[in-house]
Amino acid sequence: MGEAPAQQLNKVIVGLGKTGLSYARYLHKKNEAFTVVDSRENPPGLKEFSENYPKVRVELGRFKESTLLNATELLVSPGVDLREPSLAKAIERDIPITGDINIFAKNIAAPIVAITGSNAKTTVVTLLGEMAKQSGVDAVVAGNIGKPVLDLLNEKMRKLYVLEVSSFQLETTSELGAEVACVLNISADHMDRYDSMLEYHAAKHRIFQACKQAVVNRDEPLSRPLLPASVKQWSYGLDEGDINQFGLIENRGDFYLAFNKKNLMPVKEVKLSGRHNLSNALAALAIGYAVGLDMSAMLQTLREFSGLPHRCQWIADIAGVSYYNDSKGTNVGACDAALRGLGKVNNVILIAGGQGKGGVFSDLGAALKKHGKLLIVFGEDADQISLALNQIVSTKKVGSLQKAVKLASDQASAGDIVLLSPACASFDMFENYEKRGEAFIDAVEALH
Ligand code: UMA
Repeated sequence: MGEAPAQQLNKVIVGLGKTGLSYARYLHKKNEAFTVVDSRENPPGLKEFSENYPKVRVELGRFKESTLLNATELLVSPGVDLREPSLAKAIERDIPITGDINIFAKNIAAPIVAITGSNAKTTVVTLLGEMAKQSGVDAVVAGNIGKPVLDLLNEKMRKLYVLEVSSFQLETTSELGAEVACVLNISADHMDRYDSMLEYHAAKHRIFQACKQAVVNRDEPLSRPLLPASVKQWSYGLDEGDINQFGLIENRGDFYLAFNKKNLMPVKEVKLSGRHNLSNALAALAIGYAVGLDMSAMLQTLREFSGLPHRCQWIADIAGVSYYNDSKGTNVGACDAALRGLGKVNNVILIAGGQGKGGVFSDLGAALKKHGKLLIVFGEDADQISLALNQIVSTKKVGSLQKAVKLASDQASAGDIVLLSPACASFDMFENYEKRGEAFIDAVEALH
């Protein structure tokens, strides 16, 4: 059970992280034999795996072509690049390949809400989970947000599955069949993994395969799918919208969330801050409405939900200066949204830097010109960011996040915002973006 002699043909799990472990639990429960490969010498799931499946074959380090080519099926983890040569060869030879979202969708009859996007997907997915709870619907939130979906198959069945799905996961998903699918936005990210924006876009749009309803962001043309008329489409945007559309209505200087051109609730009652979060709130309303969640319960959620840690999270006001932690802003699009969402006229001191993942930093130019007062860069790609933007906004380079916070507080005056929104991954200096956010919070607290 769950074991296989070295040469026997069987399924192969590729990757031994969170997803790899969930594949193992899934196959083990089905009494299926499998082998595991991971190109890392010491993958994070190894200890747990060896304890639970001591007799299962695990191959570490450079993938062996023969193992992949002899597999009856490859269950691939999202972090593994399908262009990796031996994997690409296996795909070319028609070895079946699948991913966790794909397997999950085939095993679940209850409706699935599937949400992807370059940014804000965790916020919208979490909001929807809260809205479902407030509506009295037994729902669960899982996927890229951190809980591997296959583990849900071992839990009680729910009435609704709200999944955050990454482009990586979608690459191995062939027919999701979501009740509602949505691409919130698309901006360049993971350009180290895709050869072009077109490829990244194509991966994201796989979310619409066989969907029953689609939700479209009117402000993001790249979110719009080409779908047959039988698929019901809803939309949201920061304009007024039309019949069957969610939007914002202005009345005598006050803004309202709106549906069908009618006011739903004053914007000032929405607890999340920033204009970009109004878009996220409208996305959640549109998706929730499509799956039949109760409107007044959803609006109540918007009054109560204050956001997630590390996403435009307010930390402190010190001497009239507000400090925000947006460590989750790991790409240019997220940073741009934070600048536009929080900034007024040239009042933002932006702290950015880390590993750029091939991001185009000059794309921050317009937002920085409007909202930026000072740009402080640090980390591996500090020079690259500076080079792209120092003609637009005064730019200074420092050696650490702590120094960046200190410099920002020295340069800020009352009414300014100090924003950590790195536009980069954190791995050059931190274990992950959470640890980077915590370091920022510590540095801000040290200013008191
Ligand atoms: N890796 C190797 N060799 C291998 C396998 C993995 O070097 O053989 C590397 C990958 O390149 C990657 C890391 O190991 O850098 C982790 O990859 P993984 O596939 O083992 O990751 P898991 O632990 O299974 O976590 C994955 C998602 N990670 C990625 O897609 C990189 C998690 O999303 C997700 O929460 C989890 O499955 C459960 O579904 C994280 C993420 O960073 C939060 N996602 C990206 C994002 O949001 O931008 C897509």
